[in-house]
Amino acid sequence: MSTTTTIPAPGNLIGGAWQPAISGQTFENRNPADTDDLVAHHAASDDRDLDAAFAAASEAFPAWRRTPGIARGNILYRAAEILASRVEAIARELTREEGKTLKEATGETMRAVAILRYFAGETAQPHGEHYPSASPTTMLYTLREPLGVITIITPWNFPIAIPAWKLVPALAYGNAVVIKPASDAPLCTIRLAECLVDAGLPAGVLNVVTGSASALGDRLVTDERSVAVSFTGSDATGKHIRDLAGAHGKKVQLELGGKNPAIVLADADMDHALTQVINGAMMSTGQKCTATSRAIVDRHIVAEFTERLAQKIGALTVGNGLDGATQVGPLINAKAADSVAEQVEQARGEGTELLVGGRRLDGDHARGHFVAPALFNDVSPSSRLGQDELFGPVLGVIPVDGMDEAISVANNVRYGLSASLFTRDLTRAMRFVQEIQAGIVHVNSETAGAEPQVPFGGYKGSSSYSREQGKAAREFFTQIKTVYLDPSPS
Ligand code: UN1
Repeated sequence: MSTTTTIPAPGNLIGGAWQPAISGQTFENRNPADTDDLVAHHAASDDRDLDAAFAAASEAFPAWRRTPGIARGNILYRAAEILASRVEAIARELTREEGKTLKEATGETMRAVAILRYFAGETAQPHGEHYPSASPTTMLYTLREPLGVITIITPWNFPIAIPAWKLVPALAYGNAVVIKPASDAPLCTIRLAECLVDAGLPAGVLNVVTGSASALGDRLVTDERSVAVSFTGSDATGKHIRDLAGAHGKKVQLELGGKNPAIVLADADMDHALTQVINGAMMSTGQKCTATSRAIVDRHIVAEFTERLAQKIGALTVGNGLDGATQVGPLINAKAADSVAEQVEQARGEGTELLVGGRRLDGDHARGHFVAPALFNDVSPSSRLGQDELFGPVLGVIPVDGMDEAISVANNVRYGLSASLFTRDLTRAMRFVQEIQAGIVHVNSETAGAEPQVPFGGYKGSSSYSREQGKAAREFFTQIKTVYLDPSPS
């Protein structure tokens, strides 16, 4: 399906102007479902482009911070309407550059619209608190003020939603931004930035710089004009950013991996649990930090549940996301597909039973990075498969004896992003909510998903204890000023 033409990408956005990299270099981006489909060329930036972007952001920040929140919100609201009018076109580009199905891409683009609308509204919310003072004449209150220039580094797996959920609150609260989207899928960030520019965002308030992490990574974090770094991505990069940003005195927000459990108790509605567990594991080809990777199932029902899981997972249609019949798209690139297939082999080598899938697909699928959705049986909770994040369409079943063992297995990993429980028993549901070590907890729904009005983030190794989205976004993107205001004594 390589019938679409290469998109002339506008390059970097710096100081309000779209421009090529100073070096003139570009890199190409191909459709992961069909590598004959050259999606776009992008600017291969280096330090000089970043230098210009940080300079533009620093220059734009003072006027933007003085712009009333309501006026900033009006721009975000206009951007939401512009993006809403472009959803169909952008969703197709999202599918071409990232691979997820058109249905998911459309949902994700609509999520970016919802984020813009939500934070447009937040700009009209109170942004401080009034306190009683020990002094009879003092008006004592707090203000939330922007931090300054923020560095945002985003992953390829939600190429419009994650840039939106970081940069929109950053802008709403009066910060200026330099964003570097992942080089596997930078186009959607460019499209989002175009909506903001068309909505009247002043020049320099948002700067987009594309290029490789190795060329730009450290400078993005260490440039002294940036005061904070928000990052979503791999554990290894996150730790590097945390150390580097910490050494430079920056505020840091990290969203990292997950090894999310779905516990299925014997009294669960099995049809519903099957659908939700499969959606959680296989949508976005399992490439999300909120994906379900462990089905922890009560031994009384595990045989039937596993058999039905295998049957349904084996029947999933894998292909190009632009094809309406496709249920599971490709992995993002060849390296990712090879790595998932290798980890599957490794687990088999360690004696874990593979019930279905797990191979690189060839034949009709040879031009893309496809791996057949995989299901493992009877996974040992302490094995690599039971502990490590694969970031692919791979689910492992872990049988347990009841609720206590289920919770203990669920918690016994280094991550704690999201977790699900399937039951009809309210008492057990409430105990699960209390005992599970996860930042996002679902009862009778899949582990993935993120509504813009509530906090998003994990426990333990999944996050840096800060939260994104909703009112929680304000914690990261603002600082508090305490004001003691007295009339002059004369
Ligand atoms: C979702 O579950 O819909 O990088 C969003 C990730 C997460 C986003 C998940 N930060 O996969």
